[in-house]
Amino acid sequence: MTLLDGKKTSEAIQQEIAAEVAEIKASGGKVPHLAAILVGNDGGSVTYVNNKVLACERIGFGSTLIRYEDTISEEELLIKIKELNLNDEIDGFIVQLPLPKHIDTEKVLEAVDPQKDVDGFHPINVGRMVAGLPAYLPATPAGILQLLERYQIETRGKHCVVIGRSNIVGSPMSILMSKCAYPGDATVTLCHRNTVDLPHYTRQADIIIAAVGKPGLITADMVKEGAVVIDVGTTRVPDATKKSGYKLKGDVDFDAVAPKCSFITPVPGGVGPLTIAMLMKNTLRAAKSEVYA
Ligand code: BQF
Repeated sequence: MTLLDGKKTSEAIQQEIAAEVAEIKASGGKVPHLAAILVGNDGGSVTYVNNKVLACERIGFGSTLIRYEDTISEEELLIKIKELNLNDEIDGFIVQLPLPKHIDTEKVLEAVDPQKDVDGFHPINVGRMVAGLPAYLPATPAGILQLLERYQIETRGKHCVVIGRSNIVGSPMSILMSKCAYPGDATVTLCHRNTVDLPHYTRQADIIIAAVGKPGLITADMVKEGAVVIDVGTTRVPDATKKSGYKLKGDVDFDAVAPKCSFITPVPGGVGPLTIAMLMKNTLRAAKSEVYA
């Protein structure tokens, strides 16, 4: 069993980006700048945005954090987005999800200039991804592809079972794994809450990608000997032994499943850190106008 070390891989990618930023600075080019909008005080969201701002600082990007109370109107949020779209200093920006219920998330994501949409959530970028055109890929699926690639995991002709159909992870992951590319070229099954007999599918899987948010969902009896298991779950559960008072739990019963795997991601330290690295990568591409050349 090989542990897919997301922390180490993320640090390697961020070091590559930092080296490129240093070159850009030396030659007097535009230093990449990421802005993030955070609405409200949800503990998870605050942590995630902080992770992103800290990553910017470490690799030499400029960063701007814009915070609002969760009472902000949709209209006010849309005005800020239009302002960021027009601000030439900002190469890319994100709106941290989830948003409060009174705000229409689809409308907000559609307001972001696709050229600055470094989360890859705008329908234009989603459509370009599906069509195989240059696009900003959502950071978590892009991070999973990086892990598969850097550990040279065979994907062609394999049966990849994706669990969860979110716009952010499961849906794009299923599309990317089905593409004629490496990593990709797999036979893909997308399972979700209405799948009848989930274990029937996971037991056939050479590669399992679990993106549900239910700790313990994937048990040892659901996994074939030698499978590759990618755990995207990051559920906060109370833990009195931790300073923060909580710990992160994946969707996979790691202790029971790991012995059966050829490769497996831990939580924390698996896919999560790659999500941050790939957001930085997208921001670098935005600053270099690589996607919409
Ligand atoms: C780690 C996210 C659900 C909903 C909205 C490192 C992150 C997480 C874990 C992180 C996530 C999850 C992010 C670890 C960003 C991943 O060490 O295991 C980093 O910051 N993430 C997000 O921005 O929004 C979410 C999960």
